[in-house]
Amino acid sequence: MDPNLVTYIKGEQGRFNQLLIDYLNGLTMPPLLKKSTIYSIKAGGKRLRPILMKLTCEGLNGNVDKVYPAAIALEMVHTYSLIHDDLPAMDNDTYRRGMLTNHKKFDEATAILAGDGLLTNSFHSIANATCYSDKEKVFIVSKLAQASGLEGMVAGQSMDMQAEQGLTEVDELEHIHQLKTGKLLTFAVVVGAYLAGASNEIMDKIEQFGQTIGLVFQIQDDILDIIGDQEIMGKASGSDEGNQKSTYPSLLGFDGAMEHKNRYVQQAKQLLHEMKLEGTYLEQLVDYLSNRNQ
Ligand code: GRG
Repeated sequence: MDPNLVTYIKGEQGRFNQLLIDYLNGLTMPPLLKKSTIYSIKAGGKRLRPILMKLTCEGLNGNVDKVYPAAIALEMVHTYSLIHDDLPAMDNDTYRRGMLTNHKKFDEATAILAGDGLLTNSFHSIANATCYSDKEKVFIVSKLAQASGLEGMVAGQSMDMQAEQGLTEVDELEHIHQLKTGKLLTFAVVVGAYLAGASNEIMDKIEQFGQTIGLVFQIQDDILDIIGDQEIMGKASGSDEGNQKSTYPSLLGFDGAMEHKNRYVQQAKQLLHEMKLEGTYLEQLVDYLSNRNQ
């Protein structure tokens, strides 16, 4: 990766970490809940979604200062989803990002409430932001609710839970991932473009771009799982229960999954070209998503 992009990402990770911690520290809440929310917020996330939002706004010549409250809200929703995904009723994981999961570090009730609180306050952080007009607040809140709610990420998670016994069709798997992970990534770029005042044509293309990189991200996630499993001969994530979930490599084979991913990488780059965003950091980020090793 371009060393300038590495420096940019590190700087932005530091900035988003601080904004998130400042936001949570500014709230009056019971000490255990504060410890628990800050624990998961500090637990080493890549801040990919906020960075995508900012790069999109920047690439389309928008005022990047307007990105922060929406980006913080998005990362809070993402963090809630990971805390709840790790719970015994869902994936039953002991470790995430090399650290104890929230319910293992604290307890189940605290983890559930930390997730609930992060989700709810994400909307508060947008509604309270002084840099947005009322129209912008309604747009961002509505898009975030759609992306994360009953027709978005939660729907994807529900379908994923139902599909524990394994899927046979790639289209079905793809649909789940478009909801479960694609919707929040798409929210990131759509809001970045919206805040830059993008035309309807760009808004359509950036939405397609978000969906496409969501699939690149997910296929690489599945590939990393296989590599992790091969390295340690077990489940890399520390899941307590062996599961037979379908993945791109299980349905298409390793080479098939790589080919599938590369097709989406090309589609994403074509969309960037059509939006005159080729050669920007966003293009390099597509390669990073495709080749990342964590
Ligand atoms: C519980 C409603 C609810 C939803 C959970 C996102 C999700 C839905 C579950 C996560 C399961 C999972 C491991 C999916 C793979 C893709 C993914 C979202 C990985 C984590 O995202 P990263 O890599 O995380 O951006 P970091 O740790 O960098 O923040």
